[in-house]
Amino acid sequence: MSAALEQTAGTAEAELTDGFHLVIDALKLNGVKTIYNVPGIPITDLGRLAQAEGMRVISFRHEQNAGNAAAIAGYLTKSPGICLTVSAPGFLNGLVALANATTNCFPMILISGSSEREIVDLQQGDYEEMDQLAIAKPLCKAAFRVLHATDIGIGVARAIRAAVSGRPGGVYLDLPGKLFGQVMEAEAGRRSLVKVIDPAPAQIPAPTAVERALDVLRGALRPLIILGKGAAYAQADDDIRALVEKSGIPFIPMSMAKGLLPDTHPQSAAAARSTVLLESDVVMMIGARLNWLLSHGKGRQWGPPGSKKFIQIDIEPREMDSNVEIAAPLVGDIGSCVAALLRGMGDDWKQPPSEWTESIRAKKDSNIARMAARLGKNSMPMDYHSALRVLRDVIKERPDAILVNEGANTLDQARGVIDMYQPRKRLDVGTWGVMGIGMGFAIAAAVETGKPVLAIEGDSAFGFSGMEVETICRYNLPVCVVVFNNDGIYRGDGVNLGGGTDPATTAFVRGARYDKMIEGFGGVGVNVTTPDELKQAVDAAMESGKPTLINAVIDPAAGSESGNIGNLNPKSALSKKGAA
Ligand SMILES: Cc1ncc(C[n+]2csc(CCOP(=O)(O)OP(=O)(O)O)c2C)c(N)n1
Ligand SMILES: [Mg+2]
Repeated sequence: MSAALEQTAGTAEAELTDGFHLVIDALKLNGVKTIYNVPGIPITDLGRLAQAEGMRVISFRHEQNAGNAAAIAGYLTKSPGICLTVSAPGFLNGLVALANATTNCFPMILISGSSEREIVDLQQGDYEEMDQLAIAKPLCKAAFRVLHATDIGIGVARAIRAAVSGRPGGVYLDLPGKLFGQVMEAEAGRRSLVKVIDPAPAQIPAPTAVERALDVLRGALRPLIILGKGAAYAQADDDIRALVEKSGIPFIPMSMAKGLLPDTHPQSAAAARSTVLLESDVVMMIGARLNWLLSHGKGRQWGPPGSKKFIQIDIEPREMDSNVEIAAPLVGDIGSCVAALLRGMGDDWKQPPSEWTESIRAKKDSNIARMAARLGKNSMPMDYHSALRVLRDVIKERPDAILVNEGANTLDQARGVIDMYQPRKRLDVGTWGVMGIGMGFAIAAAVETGKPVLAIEGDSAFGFSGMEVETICRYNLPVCVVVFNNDGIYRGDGVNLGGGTDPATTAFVRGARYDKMIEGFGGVGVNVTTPDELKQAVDAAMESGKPTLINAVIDPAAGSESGNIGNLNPKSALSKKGAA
């Protein structure tokens, strides 16, 4: 080829773009820097090209973990996390994370490649054939499909807006394989892209609703504030703290709201939770929902019906009255609602009666003393408390580290023992109590924040995403995983009720060595049996930032069935009678 011809060919090519590049350009234009990915037909090249174009592409071993990573990236950053998967099975693997993100109000976009529309719709048996859009729809906030390269810009814009505006959630974006190869003029392509302006617009509460809420609050004798993860998501940290402190009202944080105000704050009533739920007369919920985690706002925990008034701050109007009457609904984004309340409170806000705050303090002190006694014990083998005592100290010494936590006893005990000091540092199983978020959350937390991550995992919980320790090693992420190894689910000492040689349904291999797994990938593995060994190993990991997995041997008899929620297990009337 002559030099002139070569140049013409080069120019012609430079003036064209294709579906691959338009997707990447649309994401980049909207500030997306990272894709959580599992490669394969038809999206392998999309991942490669995204990396070539300067995006960070983190490739996982299973789409559910990539999806969980995208979801928590969305929670941490308030911009949608992106998960990229192949068609049918890869898409389905990502769906659990998409549904979980929607339930938890985390903004994420699951982008899946899909097969030939013409063949899929006639059900003629294409490679990985599946009508993915139809399947995704009921499991997410919104679902879109793009058929033409000219619509990629609009498709990506719609997905971003749907994910982060109003109540955030999961969005599905279906990209058929054929789309990526479609070519169009580069300039027209550039013009077809959409930069989403103000993707999550402020939603200002009505002044009358603000006044109503303040009136209810003024009339309270025993007020309580409940902070939910919506409040943590809002990143209105200073105003929320100012509201709580100006009001003088005791607060309890839901699990992922821990640290929004430090757990050691004098107004924290977490150590007197059952007392304040029962005895309060006005409860203001900020980004918390009255779902099962709060016993639906009624029943024994809450006292007689009608004994309380609820004020609820939420961006979703339909959340109001979902379980009980809300006396003062305050609908808007949390930042705007809290700012409006602060303004309306003025400078002479009356503090709650001291009988109320003093009675909480007394209850708190006695509960904390009781807990201190349990934490002080050095049992051998370790029980949950002796192991958690040292992990509590680790977080106290490194309050900017991110804590990931899943399991049953491992979750419930860690939540109670480990104080958090900063917002959005505790990431856990959320609304569903789902197992399997561990490594996905840990990886995204490290990638998005650059902070050290401590993942405290039940041995069962860890198994759901454990293969991603290879991913942690491959990207050399500062993640320290501590597996609470009690040989099983809830306990390791279950027996086979049939008397055969199979182990109990809840038991795992006795004395398993999870630390060996990470060594196979070049990470640091440590087996520990005492609190001192555990502290040393975690300190070394947090100090070095090296991928580390610590197998912490826990007494197989230390846990209880389902941790703190054993009461949710169905009981047969028959077995209650002692099965005669
Ligand atoms: C996806 C999913 N599958 C199953 C469960 C049921 N489940 C709840 S906790 C748990 C594991 C508890 O065992 P472990 O993680 O070892 O914690 P431990 O109580 O032993 O400390 C399981 C399987 C769930 N919550 N989510
Ligand atoms: Mg276990």
